[in-house]
Amino acid sequence: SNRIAVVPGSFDPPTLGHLDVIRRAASLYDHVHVLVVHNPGKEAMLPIAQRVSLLEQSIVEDGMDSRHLTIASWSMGLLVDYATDVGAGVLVKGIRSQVDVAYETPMAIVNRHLAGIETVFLLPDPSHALVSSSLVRQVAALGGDVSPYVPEPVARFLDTGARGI
Ligand code: COD
Repeated sequence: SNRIAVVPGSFDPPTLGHLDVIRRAASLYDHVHVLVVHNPGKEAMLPIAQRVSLLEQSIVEDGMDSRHLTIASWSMGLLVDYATDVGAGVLVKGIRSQVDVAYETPMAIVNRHLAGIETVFLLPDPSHALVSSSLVRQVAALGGDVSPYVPEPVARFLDTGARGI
């Protein structure tokens, strides 16, 4: 079915850019699975379960209709296996730059070959186009204010963590 979509990511941590993609995917599809996936190419800051929890809190706080959203994590194999299991025909990804295009294009082609799953790319709102989890991780590690880049529950969590409370 093309009425069900998966929005996959590392979400380490979730940012306002992620929320923008999730909100717009939710307006295009009947049901959206937001899937936290371990990216072996990146050193993790937060455990997977923490990222799931922060996504749940952020989506509630944002006022999105959570009846049409599932937040889950996946570490059992190919991303497209999860998509096939839940009846999703589409992966939705955000494209910020040519770098994202170069990174995502081969994955999109492989995922279509492997399972017939299409990838739909959304262009970010310009106000979020420069936000990335890696930027947030750096600012947080150095004790800076991440609140302009992340949902309120993530800012609270990182701020509390940084002060060691
Ligand atoms: N504005 C718009 N979009 C954004 C923004 C922003 N500011 N920030 C991030 N995004 C988008 C990203 O482009 C991406 O589409 C998504 O949000 C998630 O971003 P990240 O950084 O949290 O996640 P990534 O890029 O580390 O992706 C991790 C995945 C595991 C999803 C990815 O590596 C993947 O698809 N892997 C495939 C695993 C697999 O099955 N491999 C075998 C076949 S290829």
